[in-house]
Amino acid sequence: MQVVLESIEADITTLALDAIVNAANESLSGGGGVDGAIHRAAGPGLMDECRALPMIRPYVRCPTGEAVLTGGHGLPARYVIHAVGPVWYGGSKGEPTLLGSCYRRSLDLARKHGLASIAFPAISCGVFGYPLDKAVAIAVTEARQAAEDPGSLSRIVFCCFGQKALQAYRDALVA
Ligand code: AR6
Repeated sequence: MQVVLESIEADITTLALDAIVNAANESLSGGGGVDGAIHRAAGPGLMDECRALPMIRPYVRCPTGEAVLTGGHGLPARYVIHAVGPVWYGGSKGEPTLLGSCYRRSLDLARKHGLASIAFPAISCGVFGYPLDKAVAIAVTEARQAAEDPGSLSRIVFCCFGQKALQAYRDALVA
């Protein structure tokens, strides 16, 4: 089946898809930005589920570049995939590899759980400071890669907060 890749401008917490992706931190302890919005909309059950996940080292439940899946709790989405993007330090600290890994791990989890639709925020492009255009290129490359071997996937949505992000994804998706 053909996978549809699309960009929309929306609050990701409103999307009734199989999974939405959270731009989380390694401790999965909540935060600001999209992480805060997702936890507020999902309700306390999401934090309870995150806190019950084992720490693989102090303060780390999900290392940078990895992703884990939880239920959606009070969200319209069935699942939340928590992906931890890299902090941008200028690009020479492995940031592109780590960001690409976030998208791959998230898409792998979606396929492993037989999910059809998934929405991504612009991981790392808020407080983590990743330049939008560079991050968008990686996101679209990884989504196109997954579309070559889609498994259960039929729809990959890039959910943008604001016109600037929407335009960046639109440009990348037609390139
Ligand atoms: N829906 C869609 N996109 C959103 C929403 C929303 N409701 N809210 C923000 N964005 P950020 P990061 C966009 O800072 O850079 C947290 O504290 C936002 O405009 O949420 O990966 C975590 O706990 C931006 O384009 O995530 C981590 O500590 C994008 O989502 C840290 O921030 C990502 O911005 C992660 O930083």
